[in-house]
Amino acid sequence: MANSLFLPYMSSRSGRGLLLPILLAGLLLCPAAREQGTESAGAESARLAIKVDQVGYPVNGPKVALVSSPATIFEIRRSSDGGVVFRGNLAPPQSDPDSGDQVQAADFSGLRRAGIFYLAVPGVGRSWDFTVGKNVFAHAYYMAMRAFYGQRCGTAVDLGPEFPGYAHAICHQQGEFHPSSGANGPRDNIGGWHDAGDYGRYMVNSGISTGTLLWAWEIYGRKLKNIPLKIPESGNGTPDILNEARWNLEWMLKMQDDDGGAWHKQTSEHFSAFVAPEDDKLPSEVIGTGAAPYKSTCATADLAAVGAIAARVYQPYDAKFAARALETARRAWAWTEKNPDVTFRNPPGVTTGEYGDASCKDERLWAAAELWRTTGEAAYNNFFLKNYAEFLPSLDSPPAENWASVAPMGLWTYALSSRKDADAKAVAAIRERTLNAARAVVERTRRNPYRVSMQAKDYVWGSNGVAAGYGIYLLIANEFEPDNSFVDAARDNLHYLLGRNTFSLSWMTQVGEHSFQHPHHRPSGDGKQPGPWPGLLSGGPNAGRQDAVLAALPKDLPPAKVYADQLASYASNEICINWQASLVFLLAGELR
Ligand code: G3I
Ligand code: 9MR
Ligand code: ZN
Repeated sequence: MANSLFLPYMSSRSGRGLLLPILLAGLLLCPAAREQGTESAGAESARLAIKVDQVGYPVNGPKVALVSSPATIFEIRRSSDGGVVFRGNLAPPQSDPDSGDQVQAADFSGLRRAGIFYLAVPGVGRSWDFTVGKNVFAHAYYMAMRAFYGQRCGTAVDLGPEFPGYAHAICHQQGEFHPSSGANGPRDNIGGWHDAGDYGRYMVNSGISTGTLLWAWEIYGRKLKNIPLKIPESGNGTPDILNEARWNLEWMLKMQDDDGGAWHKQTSEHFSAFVAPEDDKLPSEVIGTGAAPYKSTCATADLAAVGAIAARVYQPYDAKFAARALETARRAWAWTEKNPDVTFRNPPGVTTGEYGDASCKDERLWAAAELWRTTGEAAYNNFFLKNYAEFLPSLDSPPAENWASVAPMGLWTYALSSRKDADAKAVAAIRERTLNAARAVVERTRRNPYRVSMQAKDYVWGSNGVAAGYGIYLLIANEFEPDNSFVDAARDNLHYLLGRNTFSLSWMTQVGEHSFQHPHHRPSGDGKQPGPWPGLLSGGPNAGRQDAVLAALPKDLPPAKVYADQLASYASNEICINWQASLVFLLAGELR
């Protein structure tokens, strides 16, 4: 047990994977090595017991670290020379049923000085380094956004001198219709982002991911506008976040059939081996539902929603593209009117991700709301007003939104629009429910020993996306009614992702001193690079245990602990564009 469970975390810093077994062997061999080994293992375990956001804390905000080994006082010390800059008492222990840990808070909000620090806890040891600074998440934002560039399909990718060797040759240049699509012959549809650790491209997940990035732009554009991402389009006059999102949008537009419907996905029939993108030679198939009308309503409505957002967002930069996106969105919408609920299941012989959904009504709500927000046309408004009320209760259980449930996007976009023809009653209901639920989340987050909004039920496949989703929810509430408690609680969930968690692990590759190392990600797992591709968010703990690695963990593990930093754990350690996009949104909210 100890081995399968703990070795991965202990060995997660580059080089440590080798170091630990060597130290253990040394322990048996010579007393000197034993002493050294014990000390180093102790130092490591202290760092695991003292959980900090390994990126850092804004100078003017709350600053809390968490300690899961009994102690009474703590100090904040400068990393450069160990000088003490702050002293405090640890709060009394709180027991956290979700992780099984006893946690004590170290509140150093009183430290108002920028720098690189660590936490020293007498009797325990020291933490990883972290930064206190004004715009402390700027680099993490850059890394998270650039990760999308790394996921680009149909082109060669190279992260450049900053990350030498992180490159892949042009991939997936050929495509064809699968019999389930109702068509046959070649259909290249080159482009888009690889969804995750696999090389599939899926419309539904593309919809929420691209939509989330475009929303980040709409809400935080002022801050994002001038951040260069060092991508091939940089300097073309369009902000880079929009350049990157367009890469995927262009592929999404190509997934539309002549009748306006969109095929559900483009993947091989089964997942490829763990090879580099350019070495995956399985035919890339445009896959449909297997029977007329072949396209799915969820995919088509998501295309309509995202196309409608794109029409507003790209207007100032490329009016022709904006018009094309709007035309696509309108035709997609019209298709869903004729085919209001064609759901998708994998057709026989296809075993890649399903992104199946029991109902596409929420996707249609989102599409109508975005189309109305863009065009102001009464037909879209009428559809929204006829249907929104049944989705209001979804706002009562945050984060509510995920790839299968996009009703919150529909409701929020309606309430966030500043259109004069907005229905006042609808807007008030949406705002009020969001604010009430957000206030409850703030309270819960304050009480939670790990200061997360997560509840036991939230540790599902992609739980890190759930944590980020709480952050989004709170930041949207903050748009309705600015309130620091919303922003602070959103940041608490970010802290969790960046190291303030039971594993003292940053779930962003190459961000933080102790970040996860073995994503289920084919380009990282093909052995060509020294470590994982940078900037990627892990799926996170998953009590559903839908892979063999998780299934083999001790039966009585609490939900927040059901995680393994192992390549084979696709149910807890895969990277994916939807939770990546949620992370970007959260980080964008933090930019100064
Ligand atoms: O929400 C329910 C919850 O109510 C229930 O209690 C719990 C019990 O297990 O399950 C929860 O649902 C899970 C759902 O993820 C949560 O979002 C399902 O069991 C679980 O099967 C489902 O997993 C999905 C997974 O594909 C398998 O289909 C993930 O959402 C989805 O993100 C993931 O997506 C994959 C693609 O298929 C392929 N590409 C990679 C991508 C990421 O792993
Ligand atoms: O690599 C696949 C990953 O992208 C999916 O999310 C996951 C669940 O659908 O499946 C992974 O592929 C595994 C397959 O399901 C079972 N055999 C091992 C594959 C991973 O190497
Ligand atoms: Zn590709």
